[in-house]
Amino acid sequence: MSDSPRTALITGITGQDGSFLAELLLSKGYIVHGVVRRASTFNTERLDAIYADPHQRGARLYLHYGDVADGASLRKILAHSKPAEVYNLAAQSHVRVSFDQAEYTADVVGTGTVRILEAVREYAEAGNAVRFYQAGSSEMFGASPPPQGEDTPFYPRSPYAVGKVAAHWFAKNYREAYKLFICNGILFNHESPRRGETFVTRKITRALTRIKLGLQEKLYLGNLDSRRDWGYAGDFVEAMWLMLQQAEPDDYVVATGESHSIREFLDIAADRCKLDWKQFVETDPRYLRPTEVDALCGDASKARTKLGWSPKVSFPDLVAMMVEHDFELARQERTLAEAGHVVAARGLSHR
Ligand code: NAP
Ligand code: G4F
Repeated sequence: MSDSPRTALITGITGQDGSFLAELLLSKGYIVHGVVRRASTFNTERLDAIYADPHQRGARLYLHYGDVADGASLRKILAHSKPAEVYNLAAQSHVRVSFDQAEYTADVVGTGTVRILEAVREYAEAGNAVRFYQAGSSEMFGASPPPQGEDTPFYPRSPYAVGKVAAHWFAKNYREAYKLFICNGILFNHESPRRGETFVTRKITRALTRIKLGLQEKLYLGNLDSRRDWGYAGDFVEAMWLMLQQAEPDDYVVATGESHSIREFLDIAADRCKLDWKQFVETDPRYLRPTEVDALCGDASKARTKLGWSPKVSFPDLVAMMVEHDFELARQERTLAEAGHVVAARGLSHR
């Protein structure tokens, strides 16, 4: 292998996982290119800590405008960046929203994957060695009871999950049809202080810390009885990278093997805030889903044995990390409020 640094391309680099993966790859000496959607507001906040102006000597992170809804932009970025590894993380990733925007979600999650696979196929046929990671989801198992492993049948319960099942099979088909090195990671829920604020874990840690500091009165949630296998995003992106370093492409479940209800998450988070959550939490039916995924708990034996991967951060430590981070944000908000500034909790009513 040559000594020149390896190059990777990440779609969805501005998201939770994209930012952790970019950090991991940079720490391993990679040159990292990322696809960023044009937005009227800044959407690169999660990359602030690692972004350096590309004019600076030694800069190894490059961002390009593109969209998985636009195949031409993907082909151009591939030709320009010449990656050896492509990680397809771009998605409309919110399950509840996918019921409101089914067509759009199917386009970005399902057809978007075909667009990048087609671009990668052409890029490979032009003589470039390339490996591809597809971000699959435990949501694809949906109504299939736990424990869920690689052989568990898919039973998707939302437009998002149906789109991910399509993407999974597109990726598998391209692997078999064109002999491409393509891996599907089937990742169970993974969280962090960078988790989007409309996912239940972050919504809870943001709200409880704000309530504790007198910045908010209530927290409106949906179904508290569903169970999720929650891990730490920083641990999970390592599994993505490991998949692309194997001799053969394959599909892997990535999970902690532990499952907890939303109530249990609330118990631990509220305990750290010294609050009784039952006094503040109310149900709002708008957060319920027409079809729910009741219980997810993954069997990641294959990832453990073949990739040598295992999660490092425990569930209580994950909750604690998120609570501590959000306490700091709430303290900043309170300081501003006490100094007479208007503190607008971004889009709270929309969550
Ligand atoms: P996320 O925070 O919602 O990030 C999604 C990323 O996709 C963002 O960078 C977003 O850009 C980008 N994106 C959305 N639509 C796009 C489009 N049309 N073209 C290009 N980029 C687009 O999600 P995440 O938690 O990091 O998850 C990463 C991937 O893993 C997603 O595919 C998700 O479905 C999947 N997954 C996540 C989990 C989990 O628990 N986190 C579990 C299993 C699978 P903006 O920043 O501009 O919105
Ligand atoms: O945090 P959630 O929105 O995550 P969900 O639906 O499990 O999806 C996440 O994980 C998937 C992997 O399994 C990813 F593929 C997907 O992209 C995303 O990252 O909801 C978790 C649970 C659900 O049962 C939901 O009904 O929490 C329940 N919940 C209860 N109240 C709520 C709320 N979820 C949200 N977002 N907001 C609530 O107020």
